[in-house]
Amino acid sequence: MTAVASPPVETGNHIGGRRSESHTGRTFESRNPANTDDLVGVFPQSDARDVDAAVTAAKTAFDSWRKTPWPKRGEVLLRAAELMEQRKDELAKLMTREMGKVLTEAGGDVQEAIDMGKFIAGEGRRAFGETVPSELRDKWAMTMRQPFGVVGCITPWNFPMAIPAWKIFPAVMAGNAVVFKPAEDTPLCALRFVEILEEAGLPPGVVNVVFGFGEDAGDAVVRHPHTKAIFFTGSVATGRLVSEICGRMLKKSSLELGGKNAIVVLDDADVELAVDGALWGAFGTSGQRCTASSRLIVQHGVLRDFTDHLVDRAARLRLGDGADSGVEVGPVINSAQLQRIHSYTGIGRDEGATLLLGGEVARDGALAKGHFYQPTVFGDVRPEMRIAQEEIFGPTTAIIPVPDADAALQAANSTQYGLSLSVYTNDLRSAFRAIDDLQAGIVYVNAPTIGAEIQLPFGGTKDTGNGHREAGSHALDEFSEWKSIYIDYSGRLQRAQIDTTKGEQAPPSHNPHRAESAPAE
Ligand code: UN1
Repeated sequence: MTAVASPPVETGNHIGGRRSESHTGRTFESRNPANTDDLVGVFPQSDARDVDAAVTAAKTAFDSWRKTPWPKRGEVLLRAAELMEQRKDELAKLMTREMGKVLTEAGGDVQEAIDMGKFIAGEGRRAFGETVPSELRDKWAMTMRQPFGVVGCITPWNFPMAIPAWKIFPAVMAGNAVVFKPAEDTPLCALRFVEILEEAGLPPGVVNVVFGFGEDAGDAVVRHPHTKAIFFTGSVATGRLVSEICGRMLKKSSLELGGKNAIVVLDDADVELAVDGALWGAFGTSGQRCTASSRLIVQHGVLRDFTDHLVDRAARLRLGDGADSGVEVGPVINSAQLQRIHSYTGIGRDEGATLLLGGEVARDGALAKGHFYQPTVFGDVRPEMRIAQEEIFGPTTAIIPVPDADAALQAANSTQYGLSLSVYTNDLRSAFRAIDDLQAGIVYVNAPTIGAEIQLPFGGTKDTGNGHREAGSHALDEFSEWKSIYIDYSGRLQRAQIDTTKGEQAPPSHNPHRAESAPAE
């Protein structure tokens, strides 16, 4: 049963806590990817003038927000997480309607945002700095975190609440104000997320939402002279542009880009467990995760068994509207993505890979109303083929046969990306060797490449990013700068690096209360 559609939302940007009409007068639509007749909402197609208004509101809010005590900021986040928890079902339904992922996964996405909110809220009473000894007497040396000011957060559509939560919760926890440009495919999820933050007590203007496209709204967020740092998740191509602009402006950019993740299945693996993992990793979220298992690198001894089971089970996955119970694979996000995914089927065939399953746009019955692609499996794939090198971001996976563990690790490491890699093995030595040698920010043993938890850092090596990590106990590092503080209570000029080389005896103090004037024991 498909959920009854609510009437479309028509809204402006959300600036300074209020609806704000765009200067452009142009709009775009958000439609249900499972049924494009269902209009979710109409949103402004903003430009640089709208971004400027959002930055101005953020600057004003920043002045008092940065002075709000950290524990108070934490309380706001905790309340927001609690509100999301109360409304988890409603938010998940909205997400399935706007983005397409099946309802249980949408619940997982909301849950990841809740987890992040609770986790970061605790930083309100735990945002430790350091106190270290000074090289000089009667001098104190310590650090504290400070916010950047106004920061830009630009997020993708595939995790419409979890990814904004990874960025916005720690950004505001650290005292920043935010200009948020969510993906044009999931604007309503973004708006609901920010409304909840404000309902929880976030002052207006601390987070401002500007809707629109990357070319105008996103670009303006990156280029604005008063956005001091940019947090971006998206494609490598756009990430490079963001990084170039930020580089010229000496602005921090934190980039989470693509992946071409692999599951390695060695001869000693539990094959059924590996098939379970591959199905979930490759076809969960219709393959639309940066972490999706889009390569399956399988050792010869288990190749036949693994392939037969995988193809058999993938063929039985139920494709459909993610709001319908029993559906396992939802639509892909839009028609452009659908075409792109299909083009890779042609590329794989032309390269000489064997199409074992799927490979077509799914149009049966009600599927014709949405953007559906059949779960697709290629066999006989070589590591250098384009379908094994390029991010497809759809329900397509490639089985790459390898003779031994060395070849498996080499194939796993052979792409430009380094987000998530996994190994299935029951041999302790093989597992630890893989942990050591796999070139990725995230490594799994006997689990697929998807499913990172928020208490560990998330991010990748090589072209997956530019050296940053989100979430985990270092999450605040991305969103704050260190201030080092020296307090000299000696009452005289003490010269670091110079007075320390003169021997232990310090010159007499002008301060009669100093230790030197105390009587000897
Ligand atoms: C993403 O696809 O960009 O590890 C994020 C996972 C999720 C997050 C994915 N927790 O698959």
